[in-house]
Amino acid sequence: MEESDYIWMDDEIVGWNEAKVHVLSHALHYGTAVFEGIRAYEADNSSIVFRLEDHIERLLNSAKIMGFEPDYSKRKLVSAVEEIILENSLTSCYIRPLIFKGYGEIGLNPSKVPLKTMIAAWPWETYLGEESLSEGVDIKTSSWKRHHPNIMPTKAKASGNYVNSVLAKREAVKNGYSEALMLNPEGKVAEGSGENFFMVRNGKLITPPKTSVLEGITRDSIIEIAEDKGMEVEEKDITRDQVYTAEEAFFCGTAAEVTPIRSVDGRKISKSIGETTEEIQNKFMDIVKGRDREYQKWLKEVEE
Ligand code: PPE
Repeated sequence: MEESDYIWMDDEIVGWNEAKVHVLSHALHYGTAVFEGIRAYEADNSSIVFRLEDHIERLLNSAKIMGFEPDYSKRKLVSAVEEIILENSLTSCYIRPLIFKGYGEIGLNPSKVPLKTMIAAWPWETYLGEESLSEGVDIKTSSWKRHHPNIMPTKAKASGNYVNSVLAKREAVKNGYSEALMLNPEGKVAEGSGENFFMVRNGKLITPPKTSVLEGITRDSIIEIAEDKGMEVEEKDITRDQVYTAEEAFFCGTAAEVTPIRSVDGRKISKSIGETTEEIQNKFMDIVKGRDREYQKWLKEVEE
């Protein structure tokens, strides 16, 4: 990864290499942490953070689901994100806030373990490979299912949940694919290891309901953008064989942005990027980069 200079740790700015924790930190042993992924884009003389408040709100909701009592307010965390971008003189970057159970006691009840908060930011280019945004990716249905909401809190961006994503991702990559398509416990399409899923079938945009997927902020943005463009959007169950006969498919997420899916389980979906996917990708990139101000409400400009 491309390092930057500083990391925000509990209201202090520390050097990148000094941002350390104890090996007996609770989160390291039990996955007791919640995080966010946020992107900022370079615009004229400034950096634009996309849906910053919504990401911080989801972070605090993830903490609430985990039973954590965060030390910082939404307002404080929003300004800490701005601070760490400026401290590092970054414009285009990926921002990773993490609230975690630190060092105190080992054992499953973390109630006496101190809660720690950190925010890092660094440059992060395309998520699924250099040409993925224009050429699309080949993906495979995973043998690992997504969590049932009564097994893991799928609405929390909780670190422990991601063991499941890591297993799926490694399986996909080992078999020569860029990403995994994960089904929910009922066998319906859920999401990628770190992205939400959309397809175009019979001219309509379709995405799985939120039951066992993360309530993606990019997913939400795309639904709004598509509906404003007059497209029909449906949130409904999808079976894997319906994906095989889709006209187009794509993944979306903060890291993945809008990544076209070229094939699923060896079945070709579209040549590279499909027409509708391209229209949505272009609009999304124009918005996040501040070239299109129609959705100004989602943009937070960070300037000295
Ligand atoms: N589903 C999952 C499981 C997920 O991790 C993400 C984000 C999404 C959907 C899309 O959510 P949103 O970013 O709000 O549109 N995954 C983050 C972490 C990626 C990583 O590898 O780390 C991200 O995109 O930042």
